[in-house]
Amino acid sequence: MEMKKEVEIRGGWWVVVVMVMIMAMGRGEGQLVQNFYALSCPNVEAIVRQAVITKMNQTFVTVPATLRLFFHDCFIQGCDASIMIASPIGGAEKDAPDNLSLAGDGFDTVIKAKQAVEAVCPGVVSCADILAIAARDVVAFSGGPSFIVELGRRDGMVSNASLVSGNLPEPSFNLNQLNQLFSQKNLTQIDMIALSGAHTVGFSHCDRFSNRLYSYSSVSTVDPSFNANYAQQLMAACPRNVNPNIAVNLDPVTPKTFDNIYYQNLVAGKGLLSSDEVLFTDPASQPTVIDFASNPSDFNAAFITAMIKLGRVGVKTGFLGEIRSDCTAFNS
Ligand code: HEM
Ligand SMILES: *[C@@H]1O[C@H](CO)[C@@H](O)[C@H](O)[C@H]1NC(C)=O
Ligand SMILES: *[C@@H]1O[C@H](CO)[C@@H](O)[C@H](O)[C@H]1NC(C)=O
Ligand SMILES: *[C@@H]1O[C@H](CO)[C@@H](O)[C@H](O)[C@H]1NC(C)=O
Ligand SMILES: CC(=O)N[C@H]1CO[C@H](CO)[C@@H](O)[C@@H]1O
Repeated sequence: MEMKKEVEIRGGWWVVVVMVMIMAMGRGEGQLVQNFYALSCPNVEAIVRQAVITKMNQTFVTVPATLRLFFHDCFIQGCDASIMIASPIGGAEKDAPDNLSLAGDGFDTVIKAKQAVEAVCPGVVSCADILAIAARDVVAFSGGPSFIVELGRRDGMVSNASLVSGNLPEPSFNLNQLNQLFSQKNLTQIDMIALSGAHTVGFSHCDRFSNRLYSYSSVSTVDPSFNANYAQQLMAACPRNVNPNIAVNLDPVTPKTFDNIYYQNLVAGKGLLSSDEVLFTDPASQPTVIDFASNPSDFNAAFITAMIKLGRVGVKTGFLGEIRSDCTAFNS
């Protein structure tokens, strides 16, 4: 009798679990959930946070590097940590020329956080989720807004440099090109403008904008949308044929604070990349830039919305993909 009752109770529990899984799968798009690891790894966010804090304490580059890594991961085959895969022979996603010099500190942050998580909850938390949590944390710890991250991503089984081309925006893109690419990822123009606010931290190498200084058009070698003093400063920092390793701050005013000054820079002609400044010069996006420049709370709210949507792009959930034990290698 005792035995039978226990079997019945367990049976009932499994029915509930299976029903929840079927419901989750049936929801299609919104497959991710908050507190996904509430039972299986309740401290995951605290563990990742500690790893992020330790890494940030070593170098501020952790902030831009981790945030950009998340963006690139999500735009190429979805947020599935495919960008983390290291190939001994090259040809993985991170080896593509278009990986645009991702800084190693983003990879290192995820690897360290994963090791700390594995020590407590082995085989449970995906690298894709760890990257999503870390990206949220670096924003919050550098002055930006915080938010609850949706979780439940699985790690992808494919990482191929040939899949990168065409999936990342170029700094030369105009508003239509930016909108077209972002809309393929279910992101609106407002999402795109808000996410571009990530350029409130970090660097760009000179070659990504030097055409705006030296070879803009047949009429003007310097892009006329530049603030003249800013263009002078950039020419000093990035002379013609400068060493390709030289980089300058994307936000010349508050480069180490995640704030809305990026938008004030655009209004002042101090957008570094053409794709930044165009958000102000194109009348179709200018009102949003002016709003974000003068209302930090509007920017913060739009950034949170857009980050949550970015984190949903192409995600694999349920029985798809795997939970990698080493973020840089597929389980074999
Ligand atoms: C809107 C289209 C975008 C374009 C054309 C673009 C392009 C670029 C370029 C050319 C760089 C400089 C790379 C280098 O020279 O090292 C850069 C840096 C960066 N991007 Fe973007 N980006 C875009 C959107 C985003 C988004 C949506 C995010 C994140 C949400 C992001 C985050 C970053 C960060 C944080 C850096 C600095 C990286 C570092 O210092 O290591 N970008 N981006
Ligand atoms: C940050 O680094 C300083 C020394 O550079 C150290 O005293 C401090 O404990 C570190 N904090 C964390 C959270 O790692
Ligand atoms: C990457 O994709 C290309 C083109 O589809 C293919 O030829 C190549 O074998 C792939 N590489 C790997 C490592 O899967
Ligand atoms: C965009 O949304 C549609 C509808 O919910 C979904 O089917 C599609 O997979 C999404 N695309 C991406 C890239 O996430
Ligand atoms: C961080 C990283 O893996 N960067 C790579 C980007 O791609 C170039 C090749 O195009 C590699 O040399 C970098 O190591």
